[in-house]
Amino acid sequence: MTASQYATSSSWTSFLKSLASFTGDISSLTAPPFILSPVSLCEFPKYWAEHPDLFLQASFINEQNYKSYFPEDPNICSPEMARTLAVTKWFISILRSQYFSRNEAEGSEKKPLNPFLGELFVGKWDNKKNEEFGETILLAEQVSHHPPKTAYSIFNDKNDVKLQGYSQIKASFSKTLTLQVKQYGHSLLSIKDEHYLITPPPLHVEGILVASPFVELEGRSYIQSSSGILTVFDFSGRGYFSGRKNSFKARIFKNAINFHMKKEPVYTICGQWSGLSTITKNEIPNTICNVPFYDSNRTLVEHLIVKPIEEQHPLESRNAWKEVAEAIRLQDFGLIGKAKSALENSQRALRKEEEAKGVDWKRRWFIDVNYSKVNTTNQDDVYIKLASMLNASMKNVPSGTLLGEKEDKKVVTSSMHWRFQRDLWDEEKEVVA
Ligand code: CLR
Repeated sequence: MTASQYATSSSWTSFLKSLASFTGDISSLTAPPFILSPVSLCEFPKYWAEHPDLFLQASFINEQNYKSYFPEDPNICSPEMARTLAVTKWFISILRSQYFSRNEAEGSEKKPLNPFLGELFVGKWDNKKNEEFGETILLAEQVSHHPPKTAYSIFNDKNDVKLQGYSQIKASFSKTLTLQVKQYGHSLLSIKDEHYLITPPPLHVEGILVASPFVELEGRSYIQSSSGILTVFDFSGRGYFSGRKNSFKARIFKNAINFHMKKEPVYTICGQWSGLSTITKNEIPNTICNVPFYDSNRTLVEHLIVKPIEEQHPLESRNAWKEVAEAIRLQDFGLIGKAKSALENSQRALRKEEEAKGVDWKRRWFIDVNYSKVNTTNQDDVYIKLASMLNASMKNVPSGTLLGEKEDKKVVTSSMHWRFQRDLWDEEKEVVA
């Protein structure tokens, strides 16, 4: 069947009707098999590093060689700026993986599996072709089921590059059946002793009415560097400021104050994150104007290596979901329901057992840090330092909310954020990457 045939099928029209009573919990939606993906949301953190070279690039840039990394600008001001450009390029490169890869692979966005509490996803990029790269390891853990929260850590010990973060969404349907998605959570990237706070953008899912959903980004993302330099991404889709899908504009400011004071950025990068972008240096005379910066069509992604299912721990995603995934591949509605119920029931039994014992499920590699209790002037804490540089709210508000903005002024009392505990991974005995 084609998407247009699906769109008029009774299973799709009754699914659309069911959206009228949507409560905000996507897992409660029973969607027809053709729109189900056999991949759990717990796998999504892999998208952060599908360009292992760009992920590591900033770690190779130093005082001596920084000019050679950006031949586009012979007058680039500092190694810090060169590293920010590298991090900005890496971020652009992974947007395609994060928000477009399912369309490429499957023809449309699909409904991912809703991870269970304690679900794990691990894998690695062995980077065998580049000896200086070393291994990059990904660890993801479902740290909350209700609401779903996935925490992740991606690290490369050889080059001292570490990314950690967690993600959560809140979703609602508009009258035209567009799914509006706000992201919560953030990522912290460390390149040796330089740090970056990254906030993911809001998005919406279009094309639901015609049974071929796709993501479009909107709003803002920030990348605040501990060097002071700030990258501000503005996203828009077809018919907004450029009229082309997947458009963005990234402005790189010397510091957050210049951004808040509406001063000129040093560089502006414009284009499509699913295609070509160009860079302009905002100087007079303007010598660098719309010079090619990144072309996502020309760079292949590198998928991580995941152990064969037989070698996986029972909590590992592809192992735990194998029956459901198989049923989805067979497009067998009855079997999907059965396999899902089996998993859900055993989860419910576990929760009951815990409740009876008065214990909570023990998170494996992450802990929940309460930032309303810690001393928020403590500049040793990377998150506190970067959030205050950016003037960002540390509460549990949509990612990228600044102090004093509407969402920050609402009565939100919690400031809990998931953090990776490296020692817990080093002591891990049952799960291997
Ligand atoms: C998860 C965190 C990742 C980036 C990302 C990309 C695509 C998003 C996904 C996040 C959350 C779930 C999502 C998905 C696109 C479609 C899917 C919003 C934010 C929804 C649940 C699918 C709805 C399906 C319909 C048939 C209604 O870093």
